[in-house]
Amino acid sequence: MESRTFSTESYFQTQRPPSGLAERTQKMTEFVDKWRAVPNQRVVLVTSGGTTVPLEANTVRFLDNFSAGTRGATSAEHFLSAGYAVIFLHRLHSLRPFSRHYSHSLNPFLDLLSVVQSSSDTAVSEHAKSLLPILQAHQKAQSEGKLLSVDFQTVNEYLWLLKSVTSVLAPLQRRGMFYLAAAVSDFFLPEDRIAEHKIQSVHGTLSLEMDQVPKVLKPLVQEWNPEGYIVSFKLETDSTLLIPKSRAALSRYGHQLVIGNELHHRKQRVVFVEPAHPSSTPRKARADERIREVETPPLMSGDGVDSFRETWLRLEDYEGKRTDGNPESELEIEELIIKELVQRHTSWIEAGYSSTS
Ligand code: 9Z3
Repeated sequence: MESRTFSTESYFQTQRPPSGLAERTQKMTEFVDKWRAVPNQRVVLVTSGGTTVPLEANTVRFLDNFSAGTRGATSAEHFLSAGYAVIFLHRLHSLRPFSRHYSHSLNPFLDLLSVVQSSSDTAVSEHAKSLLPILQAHQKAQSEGKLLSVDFQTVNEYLWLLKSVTSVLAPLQRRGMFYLAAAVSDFFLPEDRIAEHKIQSVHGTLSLEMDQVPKVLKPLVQEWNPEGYIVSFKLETDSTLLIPKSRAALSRYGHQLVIGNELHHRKQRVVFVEPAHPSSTPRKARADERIREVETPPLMSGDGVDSFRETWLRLEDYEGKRTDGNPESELEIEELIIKELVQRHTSWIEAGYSSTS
């Protein structure tokens, strides 16, 4: 059988929505309505973790990818501390904001606890001290109702949820941001091709012909939510492809920013690739001389983007210099990313006021 390329339209016409979509959409709608009523409140959608691709309808086996959800979970924390309300759309069992500090094999939670023998024992362990700010930030997010977590597992669930949350966010116009950090499968097995039951091993080998997952970023940017500030990620393992592929995505989809990262260095450095001359966004002069900017010459004639600006963010440039004034915690690259994004989002919102007045 030939592999086919689904358009976004044909995908949603032929692949069934996951169960519970309506309930989850309802929850997200209530969350957005609540925060939309608060003047100037910003809302960000953070997608996080990998997606699975089932090989059988009654799924015993599935394809998966490496993503643990660190980028998304860490970024969600920094968006919250910047005042955003956050919809955290994540892969089931991937890392989550706040609890990520103590899950999986990192800092196993039980190792941090000790049994206190007498009630007069008031000693606080070193571990408990570092837990405190995390617990406080978690409880603040909970009590303010600023974090809504919604999970998915398969790429089909992810695509349906993304489509639905995108429309839910549309009334926020420029106050909405998209931070699409989930590692989404490029291939899937459509309903008319997937095995119903567990694939048997009698044939000795297994060949799979998969179809391409449609590029939903295009309708997202151009139809579903034309006003939001949209950030996508580009992951490569060959560093020479990183910038060309990021530029190509920007040209093709026409959104605001692609953050490029290489698999093995993703926690140390990323590159922001954006139009050199954003249509309605006057770029503010940068105060921070540590950020390296290079304006690049025209590369391709896409949907209007003909020159690009690249900005590298590297942890090594910030060694020993905390940006939040807290010398205790370790600096993570997401803190630098979110700081940059908040500025860009502000410019985007301001440009919207000036273009409508
Ligand atoms: C990313 O590039 C993320 O930064 C990572 C984060 C998945 C590398 P971890 O979860 O890793 O912290 O372990 N996400 C997007 C990757 C992606 O699938 N992008 C698509 C593409 O490159 C387009 S949106 O084609």
